[in-house]
Amino acid sequence: TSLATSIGGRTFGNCMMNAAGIRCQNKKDLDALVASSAGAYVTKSATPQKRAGNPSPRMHTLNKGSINSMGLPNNGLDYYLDYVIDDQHKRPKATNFLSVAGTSLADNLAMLHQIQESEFNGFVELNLSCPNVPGKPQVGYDFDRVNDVLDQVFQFYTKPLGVKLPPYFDLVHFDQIAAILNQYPLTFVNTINSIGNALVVDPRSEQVVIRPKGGFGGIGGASVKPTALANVRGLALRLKPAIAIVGTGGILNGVDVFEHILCGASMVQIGTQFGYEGTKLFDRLSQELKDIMNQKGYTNIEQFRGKLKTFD
Ligand code: RRO
Repeated sequence: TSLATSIGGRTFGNCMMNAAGIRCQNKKDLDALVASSAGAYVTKSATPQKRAGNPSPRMHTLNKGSINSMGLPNNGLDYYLDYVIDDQHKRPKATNFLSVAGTSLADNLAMLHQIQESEFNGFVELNLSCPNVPGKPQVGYDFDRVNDVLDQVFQFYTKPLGVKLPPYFDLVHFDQIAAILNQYPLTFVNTINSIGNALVVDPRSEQVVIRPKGGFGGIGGASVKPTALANVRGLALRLKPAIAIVGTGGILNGVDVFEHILCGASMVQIGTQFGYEGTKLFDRLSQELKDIMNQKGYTNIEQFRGKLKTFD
């Protein structure tokens, strides 16, 4: 039974990896991912310069997931670019993901110019959906801005690139975002980022649970799975075949991975649960997915990927 997948002509021995932001901010975290059974890793979303992020508490564990308002704490693009290029020399056959999340168009273009001119040959994941930087709206909810960013990026950027999107909640929005994305030579689309600007209340203390933005933050974990599956499926039905789907959101076990793949995901990313479990998560999920595939008689993921059945 193979859990291998391929995206943009690159193959991955396992279709599971971490989601950006979770246990991938420093070299020690990334070394642990390299040593794990994950098929790839993605680095914490980078800005041009190192950032401390928002004041704590900025993440809180929930019964069915997590809320965070980290505010893009990261070590700056050079740190992650050095790491992935060094890794590329050590493991020339591996493809990994470098996440970038400029807080302005100018920052995104500057970072992509630097990456274009570097030796980096992996995938860039352009994060258009960070919900937690005060005063900076999620680009993914402004369709004209998405179009403008991609138009300017593809004037010069020629390496494989994907975008990380926020969740959409209306079928018209799926139509609109897909029509824009289909105009560009994207390698993948990653859906979903956390469900932004939710509010968790502690009735005992009569207080919010995180400090930034008056308690507003992004939700991840079990409660976002139906929204994630809708976005994976909604985009899989609308994007051109050359754009692969990376499915993220609400994965806790092998069944959740199976459902994401049924909806059309070629790769899945795990955030909240990876935060709770660490790299052994990938061993557990791999075994659980293999068990389901064996029960059903599948030997590789292409046999069921995107083949979700509907009533009509
Ligand atoms: O750092 C964060 O606050 C953060 C980011 Br950049 C993101 O894309 N998604 C998220 O839930 N948190």
